[in-house]
Amino acid sequence: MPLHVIQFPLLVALTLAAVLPLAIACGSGDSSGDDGVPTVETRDGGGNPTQQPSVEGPVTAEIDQEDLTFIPEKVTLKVGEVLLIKNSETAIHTANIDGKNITGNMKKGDEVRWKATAPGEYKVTCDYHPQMKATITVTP
Ligand SMILES: [Cu+2]
Repeated sequence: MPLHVIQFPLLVALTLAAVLPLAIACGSGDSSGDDGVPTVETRDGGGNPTQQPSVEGPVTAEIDQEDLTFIPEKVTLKVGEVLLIKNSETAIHTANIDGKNITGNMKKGDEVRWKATAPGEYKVTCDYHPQMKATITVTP
């Protein structure tokens, strides 16, 4: 058997061995920052965090879900600051940031805190109402 035929599978195996742990580390999908502190916090209708520890940092912007709309449709905050998303109506909503549902189903009175960790522009959508759109701008 020519040498290169033997080497090829070995090369593939070595490449996979090198790449897989990275893919697993990047794809864990948790909502924690690098320091292990959560970057998303959900609250029940009574305003109590449904997880511990909770998101830390000042709430500097707010998006309300009302009249099947995100109000306001544009918010700006700095890295390290926290966005409060709340549902003020009986319709069930979600808040998806760049397509990732971070809230689950939000009932009236539910709140979610989202910590800005990286500069950029983030699109906010709702699973149930395609017309609901907002933009979060995070500055350094
Ligand atoms: Cu909605």
